[in-house]
Amino acid sequence: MKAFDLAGVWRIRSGCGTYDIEGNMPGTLFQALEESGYWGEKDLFWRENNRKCPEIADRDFMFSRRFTLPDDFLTDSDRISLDAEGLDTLTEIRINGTVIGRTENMHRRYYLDATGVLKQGENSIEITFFNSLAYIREKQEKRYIWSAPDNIIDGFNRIRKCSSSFGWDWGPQVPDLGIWRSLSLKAVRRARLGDTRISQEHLKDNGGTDRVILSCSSTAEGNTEGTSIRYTLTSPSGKTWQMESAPGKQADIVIGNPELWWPNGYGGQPLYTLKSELFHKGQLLDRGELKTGLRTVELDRTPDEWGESFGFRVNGITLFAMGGNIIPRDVCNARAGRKTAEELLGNCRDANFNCIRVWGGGIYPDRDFYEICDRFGLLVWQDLMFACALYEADCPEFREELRLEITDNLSRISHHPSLALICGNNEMEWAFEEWEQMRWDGRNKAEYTLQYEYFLPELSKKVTPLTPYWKASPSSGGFFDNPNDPDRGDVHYWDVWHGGAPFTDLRKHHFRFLSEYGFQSFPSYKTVCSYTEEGDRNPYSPVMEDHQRNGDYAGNRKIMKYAAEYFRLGKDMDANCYLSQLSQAEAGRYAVEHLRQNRGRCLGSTYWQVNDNWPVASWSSIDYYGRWKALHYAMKRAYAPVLLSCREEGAMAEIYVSTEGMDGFKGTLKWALKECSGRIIRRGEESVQVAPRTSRKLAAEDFSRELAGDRNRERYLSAELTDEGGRHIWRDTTWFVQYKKIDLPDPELKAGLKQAAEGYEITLTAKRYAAFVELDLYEGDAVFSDNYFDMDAGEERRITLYWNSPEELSEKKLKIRTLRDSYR
Ligand code: BMA
Repeated sequence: MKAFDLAGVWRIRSGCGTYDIEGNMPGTLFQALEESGYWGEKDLFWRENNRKCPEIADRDFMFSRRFTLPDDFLTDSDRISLDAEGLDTLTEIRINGTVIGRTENMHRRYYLDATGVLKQGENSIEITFFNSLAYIREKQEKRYIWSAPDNIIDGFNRIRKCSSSFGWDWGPQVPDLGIWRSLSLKAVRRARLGDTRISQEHLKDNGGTDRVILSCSSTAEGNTEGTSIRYTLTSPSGKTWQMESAPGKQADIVIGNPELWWPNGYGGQPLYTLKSELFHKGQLLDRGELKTGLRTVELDRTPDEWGESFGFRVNGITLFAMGGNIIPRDVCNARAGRKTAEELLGNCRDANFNCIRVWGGGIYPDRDFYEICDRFGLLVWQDLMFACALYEADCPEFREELRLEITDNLSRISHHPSLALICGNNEMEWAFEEWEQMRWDGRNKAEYTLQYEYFLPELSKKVTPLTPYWKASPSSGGFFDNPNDPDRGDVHYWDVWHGGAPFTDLRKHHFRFLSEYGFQSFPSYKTVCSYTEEGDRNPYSPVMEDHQRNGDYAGNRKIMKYAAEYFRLGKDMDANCYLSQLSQAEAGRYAVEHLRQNRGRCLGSTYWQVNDNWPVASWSSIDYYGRWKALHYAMKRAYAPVLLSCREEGAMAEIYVSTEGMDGFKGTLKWALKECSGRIIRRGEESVQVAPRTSRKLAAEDFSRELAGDRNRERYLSAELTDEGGRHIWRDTTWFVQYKKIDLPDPELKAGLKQAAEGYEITLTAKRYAAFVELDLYEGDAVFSDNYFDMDAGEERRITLYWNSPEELSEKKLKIRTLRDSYR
């Protein structure tokens, strides 16, 4: 098979000639507008520029180019197809003036027949992108179908297009369009390979040794008579197996002593390579290659004293899922390539994640994304792309469209060992039961049931039979049976934040798997500066409120109100960004500590949300420019294999150690009730032994005597864990009063910097107690091994500053602040 890539410069024109620019493809309209200087020196994110996007997109656009085929492209082939991996969304495609096809689903890959329309030498291609806004308006007029309204263009559910491109409660309304994934011509001789599916059966011999039977089958398209497929499997250590079978027929490979794939924190991620080659009479027609891993994955749903468990069981081990929700990485989807996926998922792995949830209001990620999840050991909870809206499932054409879309996407990803769960939709079962404002009729409910409880599970079972299917998130198993039941299935908990409850409220609840909960903050101040003028840098300015999409733009008020519960008012916008991130980090820490203290009863935490698709105030732990907020560091600590946590209540404190992964913990716990000067009021020490994947309460102390008479404003609990070798594992601070009540002393922090293997090593010393020490660079950005931590008087800490640029750093470039600096 020969391929001709149509990537390169295309011309983009609107119907009546208002817009006439050039753009690099794969790419989209708003990406091209930005690159052609439409926003002057600035970009789409600058101030309120994004507000113009819906009006710009409200028309048809033509994308066109000329191209010259290599001389031998058309010779010696029977069929030419246009392989469109992603067109966004409603198109008509012409080659040399002849219409070769139409598309109407951004989530699908289309092969369009282009045989007979191409010629030797120069050719032209033109793709008309029809107005998707006009299309959804028209559909809504015919039959109105409800979709969530929180700053989202009505009717996003009437088109198979990235829902959040119509806006969301964290994203701008940028209904982009264009060639968002690769576009190429394929010249096929006789036949080409289709999808390769893999299934694996894990067996134990009598002697107890493991064996895996790997079954592969690839389809082929075209004239397949007399063709055969040769599979070559190579193990991570280089051992190979070969099998041959006809297209569509299964070939089994028996693997003795399999090298098992594990999620991050439980073992390695060995990958096997499978090559498929399509032959006809000894002649190679086409080839493909993929990587897979050997593992079993199940949903652990065991009835127990509280209800029914809900967790991932991998290779027979039930784990506590630690992760977050991922949304599209950019409003311009074509711009979110391999590099940003590698960075984002690398940041997840570095924060001790073993799991992510791909949320259903965006896009199905590309191949690279899952390959990276396989390598990093991140289990993927994959929502199908349906969120916060109703769909017209009683329409047969719509169901047929879904069949094609989901078959296409699931067959593309089903071989990935990271794929752990297919989930029907985001929040729709719950919406029927609990979102009071809804008055949906029987038809809506019947359509819901048909789509997620019959049609999609059957389809999912057909395409990826070994991947568990879950009807909705949250759900307790379906049929509108108390979908957000804390005792069964997964839960979305929003009393903290949307409900305005203090973040300590979460401790009153017990969940089996918390798949959504979250808390907002401003992005880093540097990020704020990237989209504001100086005069805008106030939480309630129009620009700051525009870069905030929750609850009628009221989110900033909520951020400030929550921060006021715990902290004094920041002296400027920079300080308020920092303080907002501290409240967010504290909310996250409180949640995960509580969930892990109850390990077993609870088996998972995927917080809302890991990333942003533009620079904005939101629930994310990493902002659009990849800057880690305090929350991401807090999650890295809270998701550590060994977690020390304190649970305070009045003047009481309980100390827990929770373990995850394959190892337990043995070592020593030391705690001390202290003053900021370092003076110790009371102390304790004990040896600790905790089994793998459990949580133990190690101490319960009553400090009412020591904390009486407002002494809680001066005294705090400092707890420390060291392992058997005396290696420091953990330090934790607990105050029994809000930080705003404490008169923090000057910690007299000192920092030294020296070059080290991964960048620089910072040595920090504190003369007195320091709260929420933040490390940053005045110019540029860096990730640190730890950040936003407390220090005891006399403590010395070594922190790695990860750095691989040639630029040299000195202490002067380090920016350090503590909580005290935010109001002084
Ligand atoms: C959820 C999500 C999103 C939303 C978030 C914050 O439950 O599913 O729809 O962005 O809450 O409101």
